[in-house]
Amino acid sequence: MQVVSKVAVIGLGYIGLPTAAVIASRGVQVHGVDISQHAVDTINQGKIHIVEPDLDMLVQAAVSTGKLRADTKPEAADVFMIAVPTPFKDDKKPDLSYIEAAVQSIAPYIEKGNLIILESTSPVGTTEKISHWLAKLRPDLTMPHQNADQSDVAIAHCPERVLPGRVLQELVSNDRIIGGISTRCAQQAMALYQLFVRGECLLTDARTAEMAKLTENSFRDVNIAFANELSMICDQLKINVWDLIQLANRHPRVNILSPGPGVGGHCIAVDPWFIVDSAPEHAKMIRLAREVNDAKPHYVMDRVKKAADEFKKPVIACLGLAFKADIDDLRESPALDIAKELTEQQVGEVLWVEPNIHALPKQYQAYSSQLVSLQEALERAHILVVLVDHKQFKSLKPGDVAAKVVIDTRGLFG
Ligand code: SAJ
Repeated sequence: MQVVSKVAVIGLGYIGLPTAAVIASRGVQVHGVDISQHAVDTINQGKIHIVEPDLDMLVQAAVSTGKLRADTKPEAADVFMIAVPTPFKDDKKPDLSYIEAAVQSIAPYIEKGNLIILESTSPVGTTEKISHWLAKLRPDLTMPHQNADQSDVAIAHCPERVLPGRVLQELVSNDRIIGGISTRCAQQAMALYQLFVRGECLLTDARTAEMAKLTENSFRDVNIAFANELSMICDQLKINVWDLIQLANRHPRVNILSPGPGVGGHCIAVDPWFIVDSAPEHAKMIRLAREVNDAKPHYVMDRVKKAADEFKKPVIACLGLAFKADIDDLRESPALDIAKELTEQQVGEVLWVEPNIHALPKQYQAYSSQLVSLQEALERAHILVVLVDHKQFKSLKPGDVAAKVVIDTRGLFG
């Protein structure tokens, strides 16, 4: 690959848009592509359609200098970067349809010398699949699975690893794993990442890179499941799990994570299933961890129902709706599921408290009247269910909650 003068980024979501803006900030022309006309229009006005600290300023600068332009259709470029969702289907099998659609959309624009990078978290073998799909779509070009180091097109997987809420720092500072279908593919991809990554670029093959990303999130899931399981055991044995973890973690080789109401977000609760799907007979612990974490919201609801039974007309305040602390992201949030279920099952009058939002997203409009301030919840609720460790809840004094039944899934009140 010669000098990179133009990069096409397919998918302008939580990963694609920050990546596009960072590359544009290094002076490279970026053609961003998204199927959502709303996303495209918003970005072309220099604004953003997602929430991520400081991203608005970066996108504004990239658009106003003409380095970033969004469109619903791809066009020719030196590098095509795919950053689209990889959800799972109802049977927990990976859904590669967004990747396949992205590949089909770029196929007509690919030229000899181009590099294609898959950033989306993907099951092992997906990057090779892209090579096979493209060989069919563009029989006039050779792909790396056909002609390893001599192919017309290079293909690599470089999984995103950034933490929502810290995306812009981590995009630059994190090490990157770069897996090529061939060594040359990996080296070409490294040249692109070195434009903006200050961390180390670690080269490997595509399958190992795919598995590395899945492994990172599964490692975290298994460790959170251990903490969640401990919390339920401790409830039964009447032991404070937070004190217990603090004490056990004083051992130099023990580092237990924190229990919570379940695991949210669109990564840690999804990616382990890709490993389970690839090797079901061996991935026993990974599957069990998923099941433990998925069961935790039901356990919390049962505790709330038991507490509510003690009141004639219980008022229950759910403190926090986001999927983790100090963000406004409600997607795949166990806290939101718990609040919604308790409301729908009419366990009592349920007050929803989320200091990081002013209004509920469209699909939750029916519950708008449940959303109240923390102050109102503290005045009215008999039962407080702490679901997220937002800073506003951390600063509550023992006196604020003294007269309440507190079900604390995050250990804020010791
Ligand atoms: N959680 C706990 N207890 C803990 C830690 C987390 O219950 O001790 C819960 C959180 O409350 C949340 C969920 O787990 O509901 C996930 O939160 P997180 O902060 O652990 O991770 P994500 O989903 O925001 O981002 C993860 C990161 N992966 C790892 O840390 C290994 C990030 O680096 C990845 O880029 C991201 O997934 C992704 O896109 O795959």
